[in-house]
Amino acid sequence: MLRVRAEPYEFSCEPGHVALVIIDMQRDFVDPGGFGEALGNDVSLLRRAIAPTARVLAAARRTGMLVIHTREGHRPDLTDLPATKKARGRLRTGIGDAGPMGRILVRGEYGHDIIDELGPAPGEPVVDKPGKGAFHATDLDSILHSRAIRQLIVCGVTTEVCVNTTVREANDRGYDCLVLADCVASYFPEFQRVALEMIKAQGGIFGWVGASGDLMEVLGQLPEAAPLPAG
Ligand code: TIU
Repeated sequence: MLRVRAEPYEFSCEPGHVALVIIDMQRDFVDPGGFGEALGNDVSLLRRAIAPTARVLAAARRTGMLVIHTREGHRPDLTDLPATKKARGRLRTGIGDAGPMGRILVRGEYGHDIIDELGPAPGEPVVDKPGKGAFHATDLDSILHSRAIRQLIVCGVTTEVCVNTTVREANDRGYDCLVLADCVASYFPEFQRVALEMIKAQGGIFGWVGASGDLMEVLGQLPEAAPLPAG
């Protein structure tokens, strides 16, 4: 059993039954010149999470932990884009429109893909999700069931939107979530703080909040996993 310092109390998890889930670290949200910045957001606030998440990703891979990446986006024909989501914000340039990095939040476009620093390795599942939560209208739950995963370590963006929604969905499905405070980020500092408070309040009503350094210390004590067979 691994025990990671966290709030409201230590997070216990079993190697082999815990997965790393990295939420929506996509160019459209995180990179300068993307959709997020075009909406007037300061992407440097999100980019703070890249380096610590890259370190956690490397440590997780070293131990053989299942790593899952998610991307928010839609089919090129936009048949899975609710009219309400398209209309929301009354944007001049919104989802499906031509943006600075291709059509905004459309699968297959450059801006929709994961940033180079955190790119998926061969064999790591990438879950394409049309909503904010990673369980809604995806096969994430069945992937986790098939691999006997019961606990999730969560990184990604944004803390109060896709991270929080995913953690709440996971909680209702019986998963324990540890959210790494320095590996999640928001365009709004106040939302970052409060979104993390909400997760760990009331004895961990939705889950745990920890720091990447404390997780890395624990992962560093695990043996290196055998490399996957070639092919
Ligand atoms: N991934 C994610 O959080 N999607 C968003 O739309 N986030 C915003 O903060 N808008």
